[in-house]
Amino acid sequence: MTKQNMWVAGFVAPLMIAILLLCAGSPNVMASNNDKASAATAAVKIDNFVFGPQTLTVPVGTTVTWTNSDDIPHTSVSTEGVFKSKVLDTDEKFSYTFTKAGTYPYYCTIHPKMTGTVVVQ
Ligand SMILES: [Cu+2]
Repeated sequence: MTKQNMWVAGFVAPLMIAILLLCAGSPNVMASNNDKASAATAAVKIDNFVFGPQTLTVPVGTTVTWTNSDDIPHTSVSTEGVFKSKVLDTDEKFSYTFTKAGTYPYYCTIHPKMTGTVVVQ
């Protein structure tokens, strides 16, 4: 390697690293933009002792809102303790934002036969 080549290498290498860092940084910016764009919401309606839809599939970051459309109080409680609503009277709502992918079974603690699942992907 000539002296000049070594100088170029010494100059170019840090420049390449700087460019790589810039490139590595931009997907993060895009990801946070995507997060904002995908501030998605989804709804589960509790009607006639049924969670509808029974299985709801949503992207990560989705806020799911349960609404009790029954004349009877219900709850929405994660089987694995991830979320827990208070007792929802008629037309009351409960929301939870799913930040991790996974399968989240839940049920109504007042009527344990009422079950549903949120699939986050
Ligand atoms: Cu219930």
